[in-house]
Amino acid sequence: MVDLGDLTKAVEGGDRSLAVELTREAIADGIDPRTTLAAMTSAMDIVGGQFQRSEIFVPEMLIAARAMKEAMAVLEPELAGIGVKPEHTAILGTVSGDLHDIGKNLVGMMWKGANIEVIDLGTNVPAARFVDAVRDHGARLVGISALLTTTMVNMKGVVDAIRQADLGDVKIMIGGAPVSSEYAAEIGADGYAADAGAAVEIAKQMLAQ
Ligand code: B1M
Repeated sequence: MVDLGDLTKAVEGGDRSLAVELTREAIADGIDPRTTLAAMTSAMDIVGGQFQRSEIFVPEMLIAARAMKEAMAVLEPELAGIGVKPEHTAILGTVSGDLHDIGKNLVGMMWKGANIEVIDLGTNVPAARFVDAVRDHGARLVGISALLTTTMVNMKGVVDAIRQADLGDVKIMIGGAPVSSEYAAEIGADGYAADAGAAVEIAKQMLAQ
């Protein structure tokens, strides 16, 4: 019988082939896919915490997220087979005028690791596309990234457009080097995350409200 602690360690350490192999073993052993998923997401919780404490850096986080992604590809049909879908959908994008996406992509990977379905709109995303995506996907969480002092100002347009579109209780998180929690409050966003680890914790808090 596979030890799911080993799966957690494999994802945490970014060992893709071992993570995939242990996931296959867990399926063969008849383990409930939700239990296997929990072993993977707890690895991403650990990785997120290590990243926040600067015990690991972007490359380690990327390889852990990639191991999670490959193991998830094996597990997903099993989850779908028992009707398990991600509980929440999030819309994510880099604000209009801004082409930086490395940090945003990390946030997206970590959110997926926390079992949130992520609709990534890419970079240079106008406010109207955020609004359309929230409506089309029934999302309750929106993540906006900006890396430039010249583009962070466009975040307010996204927040205003979402609020004016009457889309229900949509939580909006902002992030990126030039922004802060004070700026989030100033533009009417619900919160700010300093890094991809914090983005997971704050997303969970927002979605629990
Ligand atoms: Co640009 N760039 N860049 N750049 N670039 C910066 C941001 C800059 C600080 C460099 C500098 O001058 N020292 C500077 C901005 C200055 C300012 O506005 N204060 C700058 C500039 C000026 C520019 C151009 C204007 C340069 C030019 O053409 N004259 C131009 C703008 C293009 C545009 O966007 N319209 C430009 C272009 C580029 C490249 C295309 C070459 C490339 C981007 C490639 C890409 O992303 N695919 C690039 C890069 C790579 C950088 C630096 C070097 C690295 C950014 C990065 O990826 N960091 C950057 C300097 C630096 O940061 N050292 C710089 C790694 C990443 C993991 O961190 O993105 O901060 P970060 O994400 C973190 C957190 O911020 C947070 O979590 C992430 C993980 O911890 N986070 C979120 C981010 N989004 C979040 C969302 C959340 C929550 C957390 O919730 C939704």
